[in-house]
Amino acid sequence: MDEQALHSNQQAFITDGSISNNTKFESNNDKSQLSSENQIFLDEVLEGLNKPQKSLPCKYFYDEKGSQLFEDICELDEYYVTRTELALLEDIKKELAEMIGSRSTIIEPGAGAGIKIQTLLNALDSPELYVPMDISEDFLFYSAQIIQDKFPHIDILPIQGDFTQPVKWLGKNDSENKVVFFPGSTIGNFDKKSATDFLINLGDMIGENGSIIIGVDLIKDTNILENAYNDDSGKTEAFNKNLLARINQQLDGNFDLSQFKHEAIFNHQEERIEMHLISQQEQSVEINSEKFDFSKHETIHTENSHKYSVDSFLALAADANLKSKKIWTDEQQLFSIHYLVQS
Ligand code: AVJ
Repeated sequence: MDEQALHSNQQAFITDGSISNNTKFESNNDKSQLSSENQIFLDEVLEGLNKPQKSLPCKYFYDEKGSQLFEDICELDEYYVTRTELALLEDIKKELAEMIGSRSTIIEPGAGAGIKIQTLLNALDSPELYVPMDISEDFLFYSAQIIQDKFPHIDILPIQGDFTQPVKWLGKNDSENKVVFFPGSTIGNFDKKSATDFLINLGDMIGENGSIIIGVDLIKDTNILENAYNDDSGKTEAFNKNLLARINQQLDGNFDLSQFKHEAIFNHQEERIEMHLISQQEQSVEINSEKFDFSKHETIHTENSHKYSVDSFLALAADANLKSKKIWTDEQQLFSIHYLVQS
């Protein structure tokens, strides 16, 4: 392991996997680190709100409250994404395990609630190392501990950092059986250019002989798509507005949440769901003493969720020098899982 090569804003916590107790992964967040995290958050918020089309980075949805809201979203009738992918993963896990083979290293950018990774780890033949990566250190350690308790024989190497940045720390050892697991259609959050760059980074991580298992949500009937992001219970609205609440709390903002309305629309041209917050009146907002003016109905663009056809995703992968060795979709063609290797 080449620790020298760690990206500057990434931190690795190496464990030997031989002991299991509930204090193994402890957050070492101190005040200076928190404020530097907030400084980056602030810079990105100010940059986005100074654009002609105001925007905010969707990666900041996921504080504790936002992560809980996202888990609630996954349970909604309208949000078919999570349950469809999980059912598909159950169906194909044996086949995946055979394709991956034994003694693998599983790398997961953006460690999730853990159900999908547990399904995969359970199916695999003696996996050796699990590398969860997440921007939130607390969430990362929490997830790592759950996995360690359930899989005491697997080594765990949590990496704290922004997984959208290049990670070269895994080195160039091509003899290792490295697999990136990237479920959830999180790839949809990237625009086409960043998605290509990101896939190239993943290709570097896995080396010549590794593979990438990636979940990709499919283009479908516009009503199904839009309903999935405009649910009746208002969970997605709360999730979207939580970004403003975070800015208020962490960055000394004064957004009036009641003066913004959630809306998600499918942009046919760009083949993506866009989430916006629409200003209900002319108003101004201050963040860390910087003032921003909103006209009535002006929007903040908070998230893109790109949808692909099997072919358009193959084209994207090809741009990153990757090819699909196998593609699975559910019966209704709602969701796809690709097994990518170097082309
Ligand atoms: C976690 C990025 C896959 O885009 O469907 C859910 C996030 N946003 N509802 C998605 C999300 C609104 C989700 N991803």
